[in-house]
Amino acid sequence: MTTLRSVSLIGAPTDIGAGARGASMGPEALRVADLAAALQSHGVDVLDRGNLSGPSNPWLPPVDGYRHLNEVTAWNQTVHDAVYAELKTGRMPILLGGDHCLGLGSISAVARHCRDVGKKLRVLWLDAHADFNTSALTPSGNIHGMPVACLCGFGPQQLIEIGGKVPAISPKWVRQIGIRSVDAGEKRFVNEQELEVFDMRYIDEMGMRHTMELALATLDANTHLHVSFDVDFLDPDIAPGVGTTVPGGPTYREAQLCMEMIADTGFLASLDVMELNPALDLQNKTAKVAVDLIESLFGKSTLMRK
Ligand SMILES: [Mn+2]
Repeated sequence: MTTLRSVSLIGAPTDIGAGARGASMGPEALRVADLAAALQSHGVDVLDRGNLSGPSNPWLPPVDGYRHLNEVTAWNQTVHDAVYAELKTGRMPILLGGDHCLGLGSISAVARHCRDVGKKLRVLWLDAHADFNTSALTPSGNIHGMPVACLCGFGPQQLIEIGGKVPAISPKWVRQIGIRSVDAGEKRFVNEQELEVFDMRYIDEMGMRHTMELALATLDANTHLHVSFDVDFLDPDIAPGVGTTVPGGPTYREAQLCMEMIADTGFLASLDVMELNPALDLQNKTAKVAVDLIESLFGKSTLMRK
């Protein structure tokens, strides 16, 4: 097992890239749901680094296809620096979002670290959405719909260069799971760039087990496995506390299996937990489910398995 057992929680309390306010309260909701204690109960050494800070949300309409581009850039630069510093110390960063535009800062830092140490990178993007929009394709201008495209080099210069290399990653390193809402132009672009997408139709037909076997295939001891977990990946029945619910997501059991199979690889090396929106939640239910699933990522099994 190469799983790092020392983790650092990094809060990024902002909804700067989202279409609804409230994800800025996500980090605190995860703490209230006892994330640190839950991880400690599995023998994980947990350090809570507290919250990063950045510009407040001015809530403005798009300019040239982007909402809040400068504020989004500032937040992502801060996230990048924090995640990169954490990886340098040898601890596993767990980014507590915050909206998913911050996946850009987080994963560009992970990619930079992988270049430094000569590791391959695999990114699992668990999400209802492909987050592969560009300013030309986006209906809303919300940058939380663009981080994967930005990581692959498609986006405004000030965002795509944050990790020190453009593009930060190749689409070939990404596996998207749970996708069920993609804008029309975005869909064409996803296909053009040959992103490997396991959408809900695929999971319905082939099952979560087969999906994860493929998504986790060809990993080896020299692979850094990053999981970017958008909580809207989950079916809204179990996770109503997100800004962009889409019906027909993975059930509790399917999500557990997904996380357990990731844990089984032993390669998980960094994690984002994004888009939790306590303003839309019911008595912190979604935060509790998220903590439960994160525990499974760290080896809690719901099965009687040795
Ligand atoms: Mn997302």
